[in-house]
Amino acid sequence: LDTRLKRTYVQHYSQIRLSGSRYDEVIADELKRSLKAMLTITPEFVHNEKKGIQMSFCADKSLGQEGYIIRSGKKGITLQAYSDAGFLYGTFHLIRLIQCEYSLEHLNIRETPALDSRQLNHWDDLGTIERGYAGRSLWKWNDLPGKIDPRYTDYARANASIGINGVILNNVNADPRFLRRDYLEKIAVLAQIFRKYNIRVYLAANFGAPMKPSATPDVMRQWGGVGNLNTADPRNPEVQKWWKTKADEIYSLIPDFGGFVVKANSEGMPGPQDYGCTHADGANMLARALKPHGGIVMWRTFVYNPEIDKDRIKRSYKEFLPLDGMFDDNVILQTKNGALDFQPSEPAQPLFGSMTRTPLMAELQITQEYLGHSTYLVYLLPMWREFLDFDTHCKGAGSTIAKILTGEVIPQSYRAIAGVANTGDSHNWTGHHFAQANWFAFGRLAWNPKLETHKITSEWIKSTWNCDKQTLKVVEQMMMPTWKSFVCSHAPYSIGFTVQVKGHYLAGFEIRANKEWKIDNESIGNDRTITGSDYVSQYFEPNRSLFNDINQCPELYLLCFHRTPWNHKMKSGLTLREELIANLKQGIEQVDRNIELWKSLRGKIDERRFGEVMESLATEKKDTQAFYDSAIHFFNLYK
Ligand code: GCW
Repeated sequence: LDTRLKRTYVQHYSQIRLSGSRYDEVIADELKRSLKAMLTITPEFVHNEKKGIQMSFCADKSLGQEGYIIRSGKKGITLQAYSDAGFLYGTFHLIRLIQCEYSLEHLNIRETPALDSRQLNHWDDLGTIERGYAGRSLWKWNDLPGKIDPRYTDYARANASIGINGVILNNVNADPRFLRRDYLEKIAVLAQIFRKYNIRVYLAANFGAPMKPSATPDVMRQWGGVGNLNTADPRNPEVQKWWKTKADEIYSLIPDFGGFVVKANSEGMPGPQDYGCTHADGANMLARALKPHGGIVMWRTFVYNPEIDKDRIKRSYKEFLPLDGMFDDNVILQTKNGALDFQPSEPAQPLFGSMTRTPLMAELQITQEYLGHSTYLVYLLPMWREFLDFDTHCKGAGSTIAKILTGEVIPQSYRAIAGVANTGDSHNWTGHHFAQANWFAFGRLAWNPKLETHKITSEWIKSTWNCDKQTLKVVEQMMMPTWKSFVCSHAPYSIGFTVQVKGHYLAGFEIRANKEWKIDNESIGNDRTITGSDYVSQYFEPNRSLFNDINQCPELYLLCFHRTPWNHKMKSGLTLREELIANLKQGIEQVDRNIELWKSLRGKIDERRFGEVMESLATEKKDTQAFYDSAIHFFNLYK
């Protein structure tokens, strides 16, 4: 740290006047820890002095619940907010200024989150994590409520520092036991810790929970319900009462409980359709139980019942669009970015922009289920950017998904986003050190979907590694191309599903071929044009025509929309076959480059983390080579 810069930091941050907000205690704690670590000073918390950092409430209502203003002037730095939580987020911003070595001159920052609810979804079961690659669950259910792991607080601090304000504690394949009294008492303890950091707790609820174990359908046998009823029919008054009583019980323990996320009639989970009711009937029944307490239902649209359409990719849209306008006002539809399932790349789910009378929130996957688990260094921000910048054209050009989520295109009564967490009890939280970048980037994007990629990336690098210019350059060089190279080498042109059915990691071309997508000696890909499955018609013009035309379709999505002849001419001038085969090498080339780049940082990174990243890169190299060998072998069968 440059001595002049350090001197100004010390000068400004040595004395701090708190605002009297509800978060003062954690704010003081956070400042003490960080200033000690970064500047080796202990700040003095003062009451009247007009120097140093001054925090105070202001009357600017447009700052809302969480916004803040930071300004520097002659008298020092001021942090102002209209509501308590603004001071919490403003404090983390103040810390970031030092962490990223920003100048304190002429600060004129005004921040309000573009989305109100910014959540992590944990796919945690009781101990293990579905699609989790960073160890076991962070929540120690056997120890709670009596024994409290200090990591709960650290987890909350990390989240608050990037703006996350909601946590769904359990898997959407929800074990009904989470709704049992003994578990609610454990959950209340977590809620109490998280509340200190403005984080609300939510639960994934199993629609079949009101049933007694003997009455539950086969799909629920592994769990059994936790109620005493013979049905979960949403029209049944007993069922309605059960949920109402359950909601009352939850709120008596957790007064600021956020609500439920529900996976229903999806992959075997029980739901309203088991009783001839619609998704809206089911969601509304739960919403009415939560309504008196201010809770919401986030109903997932990830459904793909084969009776709806032969083409899986079309099903969710076809099921939900007809229900637009039929949901209660505290229901929000939680929708994955793509219409298939978190593939390495997918065109955006066409429900975005199409539902105009029902709020929609996006569900992104931070955990790298289809993107090399926590073994590969794959930076997901470029993929999320592609999604958020996707122009749906629903209200003319510029109707991007980011603007839909923020309510700029279609009014949204709830503005929210969820990310499936990649955390676990591994010592570095995410398994791969670089997977932390995806957690960080998700939080920052959730706060502001328009935040520049370079800003997010460089701030992550600076706050995780160091502010050295070379480190910054090299690490960014390592990260930025990884999503693209992963797509090229693992699931080219959005072909989707190329991995084994079990594990979603090793190459599974043979098993997927001519099931998930078509291939023969002449062509490869799925025909979703108007003469094919007509998926293209779920999009607004001009996307529909663009995607429908093999010569205009963005090449990134080519095989998702077109059964493409191997000799199709690509923009590069190569044929599809030549380009696809050549690009399969990108995975290996990228990891080779990353190994060299990382080596160039030896001495600039602490030895332990340097070595751990090196090890991850070596495993990635081995595994990406194996993937390449399978891919080449497979594609050479077709010519
Ligand atoms: O991607 C698939 C995963 C399942 C997951 C499901 C879902 C939680 O393979 O593990 O279940 O999606 O999102 O519901």
